[in-house]
Amino acid sequence: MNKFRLVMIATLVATFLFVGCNQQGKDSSGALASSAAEKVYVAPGEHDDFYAFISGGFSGQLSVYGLPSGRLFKVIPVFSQDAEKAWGYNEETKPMLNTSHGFVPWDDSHHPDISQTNGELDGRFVFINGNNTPRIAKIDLSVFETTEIIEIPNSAGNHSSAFVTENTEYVVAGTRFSVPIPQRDMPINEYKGNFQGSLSFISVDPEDGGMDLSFQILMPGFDYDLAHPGRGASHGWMFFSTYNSEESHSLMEVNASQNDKDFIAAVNWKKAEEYINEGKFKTMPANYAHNVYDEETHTATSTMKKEVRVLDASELPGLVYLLPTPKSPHGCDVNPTGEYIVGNGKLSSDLTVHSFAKMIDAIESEKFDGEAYGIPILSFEDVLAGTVKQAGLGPLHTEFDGQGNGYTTFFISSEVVKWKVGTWEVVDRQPCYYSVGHLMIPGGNSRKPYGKYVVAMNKITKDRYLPTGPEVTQSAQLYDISGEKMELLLDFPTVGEPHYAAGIPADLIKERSKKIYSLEENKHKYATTSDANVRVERNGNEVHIYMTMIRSHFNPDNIEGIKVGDKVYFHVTNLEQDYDVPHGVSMIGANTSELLIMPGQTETFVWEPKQVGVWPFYCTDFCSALHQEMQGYVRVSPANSDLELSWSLGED
Ligand code: K7E
Ligand code: CUA
Repeated sequence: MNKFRLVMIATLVATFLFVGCNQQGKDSSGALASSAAEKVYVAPGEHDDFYAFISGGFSGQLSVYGLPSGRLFKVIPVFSQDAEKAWGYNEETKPMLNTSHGFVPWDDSHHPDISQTNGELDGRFVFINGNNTPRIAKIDLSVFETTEIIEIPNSAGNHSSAFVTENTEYVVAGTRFSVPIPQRDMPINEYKGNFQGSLSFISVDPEDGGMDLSFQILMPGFDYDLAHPGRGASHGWMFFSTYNSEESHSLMEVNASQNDKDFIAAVNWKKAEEYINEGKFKTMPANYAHNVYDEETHTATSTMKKEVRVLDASELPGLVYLLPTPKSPHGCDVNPTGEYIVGNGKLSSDLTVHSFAKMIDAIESEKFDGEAYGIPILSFEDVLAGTVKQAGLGPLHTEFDGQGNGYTTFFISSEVVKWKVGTWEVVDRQPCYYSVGHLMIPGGNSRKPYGKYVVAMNKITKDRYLPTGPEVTQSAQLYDISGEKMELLLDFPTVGEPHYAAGIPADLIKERSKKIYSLEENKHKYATTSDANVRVERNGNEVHIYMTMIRSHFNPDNIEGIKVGDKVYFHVTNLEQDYDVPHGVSMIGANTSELLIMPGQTETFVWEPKQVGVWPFYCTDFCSALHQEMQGYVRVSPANSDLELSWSLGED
């Protein structure tokens, strides 16, 4: 341990010297800097070559950037309420944030992954995990909106998620925190042997993309940290890194760092399917939400599911094998051919690379080195393909460029290191500013990476940008990796804390991007698709306003007969059928947000007027030269008033 520390410190010092030198070099090279500027310059009106979907971490959202410019296009609300888009505020999207714990309007989102067909990005969906209240969300890339969220039962800290298999057969979700399964009241210090992990396989319908929790695999009480799918020869397998094979429950920084090696769990999901088909599962009672947004009704529904199929890894041979992996591995990454599985031992300076072929040989010759709760442990030497030696300090994550190189981030020594797959030699390193977590090469988690750029996502920026008080931005850095040496091109600030990202050539998405919603196809229960149907209806103290909006008025724009104590539903339909003409609507005193309504869409907000008076509402999105005229009034009378409902547009 002491010796390891010493080596760590020595390397740390050496690295900082190195970083220092490099920084100086960069400052004095004006010519280099101008060539970098050219490489990221996207002229006004031109499009970027790639989309980058960068997770927001504790913002709970997913941001969309262009590469190489680093320009921010959209923050897609996923797990957190977003007043800008009324996500989680309007009646239509509230059900999307329903869970077994009730309405949970926030989460911590880490790992976006784009859907694949035959191991290549297909640009249909992005999936992303909610860590805190375990969930997986699906974003439809024709509309860049979250259209489905499924809660994961028997899970806590849904971190090794949301990674897709080669044909998007499954999106996986593994527990970071093992817990009592099923949840129950028990002493925490009885963790060992009693708490369990679960690895969930969520199937994705090949036709409509619908998600369904197909099955879960019950595992020992380790922490399941990250995952990546097998591909090519290893298609049918999913690899999960673990730490805390010590099964400790307190002072984890010490107690979960005792074992020299933890594991990468290799899960044979094709075998799991066989066991499911043979009926070797148990059906466990469960309670989890499945929330679906329907694009025709412009409305989400939430359904509580009541059971889950469970396979027990300790009882079912051939389902899971454990690959010893040094030093509390974090990232678990698979190269484009599917032969190599990289374990990034975060307390190490080396990278461990396992061989899939060797793993299969060892399994076939039944050469095991013990077992954990009935799950065979393979011998480290038998599965080891090679080691990238002394590459840096604190390796976290690896991506591949498709030209035979791996790129690994080192958090402690704050750098990206390029190395050769097969010979394991380090060929280049570039500093990150500072403390890099994940990195992303477009298509880097597929058979076909587009190895032109790597984006490093940094935890700390300190002096890199203008200061903004104690809280400063996190940041991404773009490197050109088309040559032998990496070249830093650009810094750009990010929204929230970027963890993983997913990048894709723009051409695979942009032609399919939807421009408007068709009014004719609008099946919203309260849609008003023509001015003839505009009306206001009372049902007790509930009032429903069927309203339309078009440049530059609301219909109706004068409403009387509303009373204090009423619950007023504004169902507003945007009658526009042109690209990029949203309207907004907001009501004084409403304790929701504005609605931002796309052409052809209907949305609803609720207003409960508390005060007698005449109260205005207005359009919040500058939509035409007469946008400021797009306004209206609601007259609110006392609760005991007998004024009849009336509504109008353009009457005296
Ligand atoms: Cu390394 Cu949550 Cu993927 Cu962040 S995790 S860095
Ligand atoms: Cu409609 Cu501004």
